[in-house]
Amino acid sequence: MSAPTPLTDAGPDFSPWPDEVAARYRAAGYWAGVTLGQVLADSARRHGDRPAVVDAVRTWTYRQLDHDASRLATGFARLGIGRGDRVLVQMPNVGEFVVICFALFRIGAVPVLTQPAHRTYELVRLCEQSGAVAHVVADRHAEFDYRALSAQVAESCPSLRSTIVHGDPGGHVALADLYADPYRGPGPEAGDVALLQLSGGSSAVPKLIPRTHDDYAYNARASLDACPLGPGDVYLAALPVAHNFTLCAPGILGALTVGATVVVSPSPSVEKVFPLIERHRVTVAAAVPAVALRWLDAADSTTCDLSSLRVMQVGGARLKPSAARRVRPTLGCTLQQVFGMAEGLICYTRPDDPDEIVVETQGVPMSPADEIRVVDDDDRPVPDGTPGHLLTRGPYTIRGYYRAAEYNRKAFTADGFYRTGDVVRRLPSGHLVVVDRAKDIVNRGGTKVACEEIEEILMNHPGVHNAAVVGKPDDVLGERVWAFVIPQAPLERGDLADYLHERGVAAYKVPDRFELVQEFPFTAVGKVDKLALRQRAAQEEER
Ligand code: OOB
Repeated sequence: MSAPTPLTDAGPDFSPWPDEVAARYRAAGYWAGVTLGQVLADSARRHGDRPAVVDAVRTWTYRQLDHDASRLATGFARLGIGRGDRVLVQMPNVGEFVVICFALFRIGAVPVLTQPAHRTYELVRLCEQSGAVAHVVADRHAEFDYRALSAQVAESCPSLRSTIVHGDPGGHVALADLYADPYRGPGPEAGDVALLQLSGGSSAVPKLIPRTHDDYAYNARASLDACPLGPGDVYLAALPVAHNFTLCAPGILGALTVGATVVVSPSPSVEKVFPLIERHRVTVAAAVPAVALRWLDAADSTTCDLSSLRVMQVGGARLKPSAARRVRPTLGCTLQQVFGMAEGLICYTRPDDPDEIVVETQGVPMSPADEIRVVDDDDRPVPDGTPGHLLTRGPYTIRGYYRAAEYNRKAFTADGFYRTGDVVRRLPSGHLVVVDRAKDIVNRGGTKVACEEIEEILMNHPGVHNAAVVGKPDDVLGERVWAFVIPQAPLERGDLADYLHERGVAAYKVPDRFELVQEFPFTAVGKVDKLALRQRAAQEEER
């Protein structure tokens, strides 16, 4: 057994809310003092025989889900995983993801929510940063063997003691063998860190986002005010299950809070999603704009019955008004725009908002306790209607990234506001319109790529003198990843993509195009002029 290292308000890795602020959030009932494990246990008491989670293979009722999570918690504990221990969870869209997370919540172990697309490059860094003791994977998914991946990660990461496999364990620990008697051991406090989300981040090393039981449970409840669900509702989880949008806006956790059913789709493709909507009478579905466009294009000619859909949530990247206008006539349901971030703040348009607001804005912050500032480059407030940097703090927005004291000084103001990196316009009604981005990322169809991370790897290539990564506007994905590279030796574009793949970088981060150039434009202060490069990429024809 490892010594427990609880990540509580008092922990050294976690930036707590100031005491008086925390007291205020508790007194107002935002923080209800309930852990995520208790949320599920409560729902199991109230909705025992209702279907909680349905995937391609099976259905869990609330009672079964709660029971399985408890039995798996015992198995994890017997492997020596305890309160505060971090565990990399890298699962495709299957129901077991939910069981695994709740098993870890129950013992107070902390899932680090990685994506199936991550490879050794990302996982080694996430493991080093979190000090994870175990890695939970599926045996194979999308023709990729995660057991081999985990073995490679373990070679570089001494903290990683166990690989736990859903499916054929191939020499590792089988998830199926871990289910034991219901867990009776100690659990976490509501103020403990419940999970570590991944930041879309603008830094070279990905940042981990510590979300507490209290704040995440509130995130789900406040989301339910904006997107009400009840026991009769069926929520479709078609985007990656570990993403904050799918998990908590109101998502899987919101649905499980109120006794609704979560249908987990293995992918967001029309071929998978439409039959699931018909079969399970899905009422609420969430999509990023690129996915929403595919659904809209296919809806007219489908033979599937989509009439059960009540709300289509779209977020993660900017939805063009022209696409937003198509939702009601094409799908016969209400559009809800969702502008959120894994760090916390989520804004929603509301069911009773006028059409123009739903189409043209990204909604209002969901909690009355969300504090918003829209400021200029010197942190001075700008008037409504003027674009400015969005800063925020509140009962479910972090006060600091995990183990990142130095970075936190830049990413947060002295009084605890998170610098979102988004440029917004606030309307007099309070609605926000996302107009631009100041942070150095590419938003590729809702998936975020930190430019600096890719630039740094490319610059280690012996043939590269300098590299600059920017977003190129794209009709479908919103943006694609473009790399401008100054060579210092003969170089083929294909070499660079191969180089990134060999380094174990996730495929979605490998630039869609490498452009070899002699020099970069510079700004007056001598920084690479990314704006000019973005404009140049925008003008280039795809070759
Ligand atoms: C969601 O979370 P992340 O952490 O993957 O990305 C956050 C960033 C935001 O800072 C913003 O730059 C962009 O994604 N974004 C949007 C947007 N929603 C997110 N940009 C324009 N319009 C939108 N509607 O993406 C996320 C988390 C929870 C709920 C929904 C999305």
